[in-house]
Amino acid sequence: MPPYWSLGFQLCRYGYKNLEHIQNVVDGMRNYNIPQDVQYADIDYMERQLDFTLDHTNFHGLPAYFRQLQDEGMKTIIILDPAISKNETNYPAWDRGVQMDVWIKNEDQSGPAYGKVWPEYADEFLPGKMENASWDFQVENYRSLVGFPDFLKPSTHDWWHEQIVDFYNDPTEGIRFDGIWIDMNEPANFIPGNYDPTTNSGKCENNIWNNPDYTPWVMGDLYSKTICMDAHQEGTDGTTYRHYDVHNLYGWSQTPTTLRSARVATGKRSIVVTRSTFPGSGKSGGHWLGDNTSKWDHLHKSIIGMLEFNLFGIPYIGADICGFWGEPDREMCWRWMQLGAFYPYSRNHNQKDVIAEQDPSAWGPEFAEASRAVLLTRYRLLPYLYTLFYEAHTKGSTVVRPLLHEFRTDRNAWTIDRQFLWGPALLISPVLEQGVTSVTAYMPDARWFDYYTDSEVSSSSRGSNMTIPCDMNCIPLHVRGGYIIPTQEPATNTKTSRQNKFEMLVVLNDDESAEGRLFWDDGESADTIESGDYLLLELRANMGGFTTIVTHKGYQPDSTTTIGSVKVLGLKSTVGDVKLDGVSTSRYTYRQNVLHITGMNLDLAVNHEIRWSKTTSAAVHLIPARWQLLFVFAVLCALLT
Ligand code: MIG
Repeated sequence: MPPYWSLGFQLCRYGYKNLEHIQNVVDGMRNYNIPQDVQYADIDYMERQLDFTLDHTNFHGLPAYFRQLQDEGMKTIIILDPAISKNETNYPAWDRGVQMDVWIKNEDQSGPAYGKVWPEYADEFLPGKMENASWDFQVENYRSLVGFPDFLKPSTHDWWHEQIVDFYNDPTEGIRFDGIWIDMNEPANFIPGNYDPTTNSGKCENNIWNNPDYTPWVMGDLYSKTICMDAHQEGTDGTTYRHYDVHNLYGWSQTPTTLRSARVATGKRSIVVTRSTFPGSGKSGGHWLGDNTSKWDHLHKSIIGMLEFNLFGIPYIGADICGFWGEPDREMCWRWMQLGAFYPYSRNHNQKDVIAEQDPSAWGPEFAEASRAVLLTRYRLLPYLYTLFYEAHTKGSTVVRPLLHEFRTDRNAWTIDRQFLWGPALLISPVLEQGVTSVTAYMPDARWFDYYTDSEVSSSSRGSNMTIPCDMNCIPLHVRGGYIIPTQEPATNTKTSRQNKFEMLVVLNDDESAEGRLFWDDGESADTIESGDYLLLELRANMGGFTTIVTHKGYQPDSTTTIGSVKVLGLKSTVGDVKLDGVSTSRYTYRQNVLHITGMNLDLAVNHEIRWSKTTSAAVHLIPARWQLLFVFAVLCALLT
């Protein structure tokens, strides 16, 4: 179950030059009041990309700054790569790894299977030298040999745990992160196969593991960009494996142990996002869709990827908003911020060599305002998203789904991949193309209401395409009849928004009924579901009322966190005489079939019942005004003839 804050908006880039650079970006977000919950540090924070170190030249104040952000209610995530440099003196990560025998071994088990990944040689490192060299020259001359921890092996978990917890607690070198981002864990290697001193590059023996009779579609050989397939790995109780047999489990084997260590270090629920996954990874980690490109067609591609990963059981998923490679276009990034506001994992991330800043504060006030607006919509809907994650956590359901999963018998829905749903009830129909100011959205056969205006989609659009005008401030959202969506007054951070009042959005179906759920806990303690420290509310409504039923009562929210209002869409007759837990209230309005009861202060942890009655003029109000006029006109005509 992801912590609540991990559903907030997150900001990252590769190539932050120094601490000031990060501070400027966060300040920019705050100047425009754009919601942000998480700030990242990529490999830039490390000394020569060595895990568990800090670059004291450029990022000396980072640990203190991250603590300050945490005091202000933000969270931080740091990157860790698996490959560890052997070319250091007094480097505990390496030395302890040797002592604890954690490295993947070469074929004859005479030593580690060495590769070359990021870390640079200490003595060779001279500023400027690397930049002018070609990639191959850099790898050959300036990059260290690395070992790859064998995460199938129990002693490796102990070693990794020790490194993570020590780093978290180290007063000079360490960073008090809230979550961990694990990268390069395919495992990635800059040379093809294991290091060979005679060629100063990678090499693998010619055998059936490295060169099988049938090589699937990979770039070059099976060991290209990774280690040799005949490398030796160990499991529990002395089981051994060829890397060939377990290659795809590398990230999978690193993820749960990283989450456990992060939880012990922080003492709280944490989050791990991993680049390499396998079925089962979703139990302990989320995923980003890898190095994408700042191109329009990657908006559409990201929807497909997001839907796929939900099917793989990895619902905490998103793409790098505004794209990783390449210079982003302003309009594209604007539209991508709108789409990305509906990724379960919502992070804007950029590549190092990209000159332009692409965070939402970098494009001027209009862009910032549009991003702010759409992120506030996201934050308002977070209680619903969080409840969907509770369902996924306890039942293995999807969080984001294609239309076909909710409308299985509707053949038109089967091919739709430019729209998607949050759970059963929220339909998102983003703009995915340049210069476009309308969306053609398919509306499956159900009652739908415009999320922003509360107006019902015409019944003639049911089961057909609908054209929605959509300027640069728009991303169409529709809510589905039959569901109750718990929402909460938003803020620029979940620490604050979590204390605001709830509004229950009741969307009635054709039979004028609806149901929903709310899962609520403190958002960040570990194992609240397992220990029962949460609230679960069943929400029900029909034409005569709305009820909340507390089906699990193991958490008492802050006194400010109450149900402040209920909005009911889709009533077919005028209502009045509203009673709140048996007491009449006048704090409601009824306009255009929308009943809005406000000014409430209902304790979440107690059952409530709101009832209303149909007023006598119901029959008249059933008929829209223009039809009433027409009717009067028709009667007059009849009388005159
Ligand atoms: O490109 O850590 O996919 O998100 O910023 C080389 C640096 C290594 C790849 C990841 C990317 C990250 C970058 N990493």
